[in-house]
Amino acid sequence: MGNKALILQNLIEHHQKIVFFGGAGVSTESGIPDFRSADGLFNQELKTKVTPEEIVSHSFLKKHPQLFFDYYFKHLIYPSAKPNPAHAYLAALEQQDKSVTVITQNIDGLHQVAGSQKVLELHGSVQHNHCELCQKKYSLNELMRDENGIPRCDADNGIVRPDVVLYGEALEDVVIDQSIQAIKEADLLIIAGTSLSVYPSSGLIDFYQGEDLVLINKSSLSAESQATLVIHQAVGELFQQLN
Ligand code: CNA
Repeated sequence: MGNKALILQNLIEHHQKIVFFGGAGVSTESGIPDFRSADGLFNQELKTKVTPEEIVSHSFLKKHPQLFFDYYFKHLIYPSAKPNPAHAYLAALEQQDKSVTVITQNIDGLHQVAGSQKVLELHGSVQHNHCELCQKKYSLNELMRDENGIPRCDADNGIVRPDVVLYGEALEDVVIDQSIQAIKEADLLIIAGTSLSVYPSSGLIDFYQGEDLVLINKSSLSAESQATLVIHQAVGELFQQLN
């Protein structure tokens, strides 16, 4: 085990209330691209002049539902993706005699697939969908039946949209409140695989007043000056080394 992995393991053993705050980088090793890495979705050429950031917005869904869902099914849905060692480690840690909360900006649901139970999904989940008119709920499998068109409700033909927070939409108050509470109470905060550039989620870490802050990212971030430990490594590869 590398020196920094050993320090991380000691910190995890030493602390009781642990919050893991993650982003898209936690799932890249499961084969799901992030947004802002060099090979991320925001850096991929599209045939249209619209940017991916514009496409995954509430106003674009309203104006161009077909183009929205073309992009959504092609680039944001990965039904065969499996949890990687980072997801698996966190799920196993929850089984120990500790309080572990996962706060994620991810929408892929992989923490739950790995077995984590205390997961706060700041930006919602592709696993859950609802009709815009009657609110009837649909699973991802049901949504995928309309993979080549606009998903429609079988009751009233309304558009069925994912329960994900699009650009231009507000986060759910209850998830924000629970996240702030967990971060305030934590004595170890591990931030991994996020560029910390999407507000208000990234601002939540300002509520942290605990002892140790660990930052894990493949690239450098400005928040590093506040961290006890900075690890520039792929998070799945790193967590695989921990016991
Ligand atoms: P981002 O802005 O794309 O940043 C990802 C960060 O992770 C970058 O700083 C990378 O350097 C870093 N990174 C990439 N791979 C790894 C790795 N294996 N180990 C460590 N670091 C890595 O993504 P954020 O999460 O910061 O931005 C929030 C957006 C991204 C949310 O709205 C998400 O819904 C959205 N998103 C989610 C998914 C998903 O659910 N898997 C995928 C793509 C985008």
